[in-house]
Amino acid sequence: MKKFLYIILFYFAASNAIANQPKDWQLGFQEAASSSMREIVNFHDKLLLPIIIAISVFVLFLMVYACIRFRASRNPNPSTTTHNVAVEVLWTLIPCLILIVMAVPSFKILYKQDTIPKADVTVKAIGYQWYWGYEYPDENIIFDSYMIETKDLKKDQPRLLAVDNEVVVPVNKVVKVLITANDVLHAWALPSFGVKRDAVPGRINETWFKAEKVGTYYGQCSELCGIKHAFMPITVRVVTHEEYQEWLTGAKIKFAKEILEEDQFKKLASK
Ligand SMILES: [Cu+2]
Repeated sequence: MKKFLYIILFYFAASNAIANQPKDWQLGFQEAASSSMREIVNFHDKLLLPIIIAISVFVLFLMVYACIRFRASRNPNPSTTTHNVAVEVLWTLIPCLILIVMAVPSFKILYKQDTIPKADVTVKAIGYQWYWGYEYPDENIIFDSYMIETKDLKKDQPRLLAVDNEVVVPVNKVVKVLITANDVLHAWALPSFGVKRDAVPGRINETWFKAEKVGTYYGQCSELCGIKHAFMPITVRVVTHEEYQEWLTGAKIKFAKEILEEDQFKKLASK
């Protein structure tokens, strides 16, 4: 018994440590790391799930009741009733009301996700067959992000989720993500932030998130895009403001989109 308790305790401790990625035998959502994901989880757990359970239990009860109460042995002469206006009005009206009750909070969350607040950081994600390319348009940074093969994984790096160049963003800042694709449809999705948008060639979609906790978050391409669809994961590392500035300084050299010469700077400045 004691051993069993330890296993349970260990499981909870461990699940806290790797809260930002899928877990073995996981039920439900990954832990929320943004206000919009928290709203989605609340909406699902506190409104949708109780309604779904209540409807399932009610329908199951009706079926069992009808099977027992109206079985052939008990009803040698079946009823010939075909219509009942009151019941028909009820079974149309009640589902309508249930749908309205679900639609109101659902639209609220959708509209909130759709209205992008003033962005602190803008990141452009470009889907390729089969990896993601990223651009920080305001910082002159561009890089590609490939999945790390299983044999090259370091300790703590999850299989099929870790990438070589992660997206780095500051904590508690609004990050606007511009999403597009180069070849076929992809989708940029990050469960912990409640973000999922299609990446469509020739078109730019937008979404946003504000990560509330420092950590590494994993997502995946969520649109069947070809043979290696499962091997183009998304990794976002959320860091403190200071760490972000430090990363920017290094990334501007390592991932410079175009090298600006000093006199080019001067030319730009004089314009
Ligand atoms: Cu894809």
